[in-house]
Amino acid sequence: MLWPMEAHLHLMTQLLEGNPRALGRAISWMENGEIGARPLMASLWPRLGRAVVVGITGSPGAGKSTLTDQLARLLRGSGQRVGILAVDPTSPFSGGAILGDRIRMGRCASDPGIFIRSMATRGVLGGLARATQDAIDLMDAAGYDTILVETVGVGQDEVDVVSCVQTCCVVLVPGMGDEIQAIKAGIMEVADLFIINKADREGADQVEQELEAMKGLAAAKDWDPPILRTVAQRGEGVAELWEQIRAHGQWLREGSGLQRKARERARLRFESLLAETSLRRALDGAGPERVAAAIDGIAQRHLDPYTAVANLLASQA
Ligand SMILES: Nc1nc2c(ncn2[C@@H]2O[C@H](COP(=O)(O)OP(=O)(O)OP(=O)(O)O)[C@@H](O)[C@H]2O)c(=O)[nH]1
Ligand SMILES: [Mg+2]
Repeated sequence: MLWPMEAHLHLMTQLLEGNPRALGRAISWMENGEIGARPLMASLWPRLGRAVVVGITGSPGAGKSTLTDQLARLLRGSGQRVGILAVDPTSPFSGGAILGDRIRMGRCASDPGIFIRSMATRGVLGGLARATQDAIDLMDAAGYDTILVETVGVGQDEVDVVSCVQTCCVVLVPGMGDEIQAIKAGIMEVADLFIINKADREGADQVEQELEAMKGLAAAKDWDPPILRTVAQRGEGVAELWEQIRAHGQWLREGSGLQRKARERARLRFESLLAETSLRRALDGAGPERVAAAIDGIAQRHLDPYTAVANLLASQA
């Protein structure tokens, strides 16, 4: 057995060589809070930030996996190595799970230039957003040129996830009436690109009108998110989609957008990790009995929650 120090250096070497098994192991390390996880990330940190990270988000069944698969194939055609993260496949809507995603991305699953990982557990230490961000960083370290992150855009977790990406694509489909309202409002705000998928169906014009109306209401931004149509099943519009993603990346690089996004990401990362660590430290410091007593006191109304927290922190100061 290797000592933790050697183990993390060993894993780092394999990871930087682009070894997919090492990448899988490193992601699990971060998810499980293994002893080597922190030194691993610390060693990698200065080298990160090379990959282009694209979010594909939208309602269940909108065609996100099909689009992701098509984009991945397009990028493979130009020699890129592609990482795919499917976030929240355990959603009760999708019934997806890892196997389902692998089947849907069937053509991609056996390609060694493509790495697919499903973030299947909501219970991972520190939450889904952190686990996703860690996985993106590790794929970046392993030399994947573009990382496609598929999320179902319905919860706060997903809003946190998409704020980690360089270009956020929101996928809509025709014929769902209040489709636009069904998506978490925060996601509409962070959209860099709108995709009307299943454009082979009736009602694409209506979705486009709704989107235009919504964009008209939103505060003017320096980037006007384009609206694209795709038929993912047949690969139609996918090359244009990649062109727009590239154009957005170019726009970010020319202005201050890239630095702004990087700083925002750094802030989110720092603050959420601080919150998580402080919480754990405070709970551990107080011990389970005091924590249980505080919770009971609040529930039974002997104690208000503000005083309970102040007391607990004061006792540890
Ligand atoms: N008609 C039509 N069907 C499509 C198109 N793109 C995808 N589909 C179909 O829509 C269904 C859902 O596609 P997925 O790619 O699994 O959708 P998803 O958004 O990843 O779904 P979840 O991950 O379960 O939320 C599949 O049966 C696809 O074949 C399209 O452009 N036109
Ligand atoms: Mg999917």
